[in-house]
Parts: sequence; C-alpha cells; structure tokens
Amino acid sequence: MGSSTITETQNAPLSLQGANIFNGDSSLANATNAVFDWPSFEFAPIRESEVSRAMTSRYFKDLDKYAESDIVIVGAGSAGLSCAYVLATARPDLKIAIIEANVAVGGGCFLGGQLFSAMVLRKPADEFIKELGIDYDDEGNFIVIKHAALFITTLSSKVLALPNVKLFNATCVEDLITRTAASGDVNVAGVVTNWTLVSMHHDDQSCMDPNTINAKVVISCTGHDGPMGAFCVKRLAAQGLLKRNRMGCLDMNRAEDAIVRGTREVFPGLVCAGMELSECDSSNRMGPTFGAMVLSGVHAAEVALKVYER
Ligand code: AHZ
Repeated sequence: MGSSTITETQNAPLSLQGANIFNGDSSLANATNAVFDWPSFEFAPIRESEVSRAMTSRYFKDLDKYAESDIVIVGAGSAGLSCAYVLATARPDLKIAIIEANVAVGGGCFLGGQLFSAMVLRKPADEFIKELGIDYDDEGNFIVIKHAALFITTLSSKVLALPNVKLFNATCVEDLITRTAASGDVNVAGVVTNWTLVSMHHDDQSCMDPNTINAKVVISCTGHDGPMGAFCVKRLAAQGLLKRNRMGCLDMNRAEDAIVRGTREVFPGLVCAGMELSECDSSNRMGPTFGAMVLSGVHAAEVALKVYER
C-alpha cells in the first residue's frame, strides 16, 4: 500500500460510517490507525509494461519449472483439489501441477449438484473438513457446510498457498503422453495441454500445436462423462488401452463406497479419482453428496505416492 494514500490520524481507525473495518488484529489498523484521504487519494504509480511483465515472467517461469513435474493432477474439482492438498502438504519436495480446463476451480462443487448451495458430506469425510477448519452442521451420519463455495474456496486457497503447487487454469489436457517399453507395455508419462479456448477451436482453425508436461504420475480427476469429463479414461479407452464402462444410475450408498474403494492406478502411470472412476467401473452416480470426492482424493494421494516411489 503506498504511503501517500494513508493519512495518519490519531484515534481514527479505518472506519465505514463509524464502524471499524479492521476490528481484529489487522496489522494495517495496528500499525497506522489510518484513514484514506479520499479527495487526494492516489495509488503508487505504475507503467503498463510492469504489470504485463509481473504476470508473464512468473507464468513462463512456472511453465518452465513445471514442464518436468513430479505429479500432474488433471481437474481441480473436489476430488482433484482434495488430492492436491494431501499430496502437496505431505510431500513438500514434490512439484505438483494442477491442470484445470475451466477458468474457475471447483468443477461440480460450485453449482452442478449444488443448486441449493449447501453441501452434504457423509461421515467420515467430516475428518477432512475439520482439517480444513470449515464450520458445519453435524446431522449425525452426515455434515452440512452452509455453502459448497465455502468448501471449495477454502480448500483451493490452502492448496494455492502451498509453494510446491502450480495451478494452470483455463488450460485443458487434450491428450496423454505415453511410453512403450520394448516388451510392448505402455505407461502414461505426462499430459498434453492447450489453452482451453484453443482446444475448443481445433475444428475451425488451422493446426495449433499444444504444450506438454512430463510427470512420473498423472492423477485424473476430470469427473463423470460430459463435454469435458472422464477425459483420461475415455482417451485410453479410445486407444483400446483401457476398458470403459459407463456410469450406473444414482444410488448414493453404493456409489460413494465404490468410488473411494475403487480409487487406484487404473493404467500404469495413471491414477484415477473422483467421479471419473465411474466411467471405468460402471459405479453408480451419487448426485449431490461429496464425501466420496474428498476421500477419493485422499486415497488417490496415497496411491500416487506409492506409484511415484516405485
Ligand atoms: O473442468 C473440469 C472440472 O473442473 C475439469 N476437467 C475436465 N476435463 C478436463 C481436461 N483437462 C483439464 N481434459 C478438465 N481439466 O475437471 C474437473 C472435474 O470436476 P468435477 O467436480 O466434475 O469432478 P469430481 O470427480 O471432482 O467431482 C464430481 C462430483 C459429482 S458427483 C455427481 C453425480 O453423481 O451426478 N456429479 C458431480 C459433479
């Protein structure tokens, strides 16, 4: 904050119509007891190119750094971000790239199954919510967070603050990198990425080549089938490398257990978590209950570390 914007006024904390804005332990309030002098207000000066360089230099440095990642997580929905949180916290030595096709993170957590805002998670997924420090109503066998967005924004803020994680949003995985051993065995060795808007225009523009990220483990959390969903399972199935089984009809009890139990390395180098698994295993859909997404993410983190250490 530029010092020119603050006038120190004794006993005049930053206030809005007499109400203190920084009631808590704000360093701004403590340090300055300040008010903004609105008539003469001005920001610290900047040149436009400084803004561009501040962003692009960091982005390209990240592209360079994460071109060789330890783990790539595809999809920043509830499963992908839960997985990222556990993995990146447990192993600060690992470089973890998250690729999210959408501009916003959250997948089905912001709307989708959450048309009515509140988010239901069956126990024992409450353990993860306690770890995140989010308030909830305890309803016995399940808990309710007052808004799904509170869950996903809290989780994503914690994930994004970790120094070993980079989120590339508005970027989609449009193919997988594979390696074929002399034996003929194939494994996944990374992802092929592109700006999502570019990927959407392959049909009406001339060839726009993608980017690549090599990784020892890819964790796919792209959700159930849809325009973007179940990407990695569908890609491998299209090549005849994996058998695809379509998602079954809704049954919350069967679905959630099946997804958490079934979280695994579905193909060498590719761990699958969350609803994408239903396209592998034909497991039921669960609709708007999210305990399985969270705990499938936790399970996937464990599986991925075993694959990584192999
Ligand atoms: O944008 C997608 C979403 O944020 C992203 N994604 C999909 N394909 C991608 C690709 N590259 C990069 N090729 C991609 N990102 O993956 C995220 C998936 O989030 P999600 O919330 O759809 O999946 P989830 O498994 O974390 O949670 C699913 C929750 C359920 S259950 C359910 C039902 O039973 O009906 N419906 C939902 C939404």
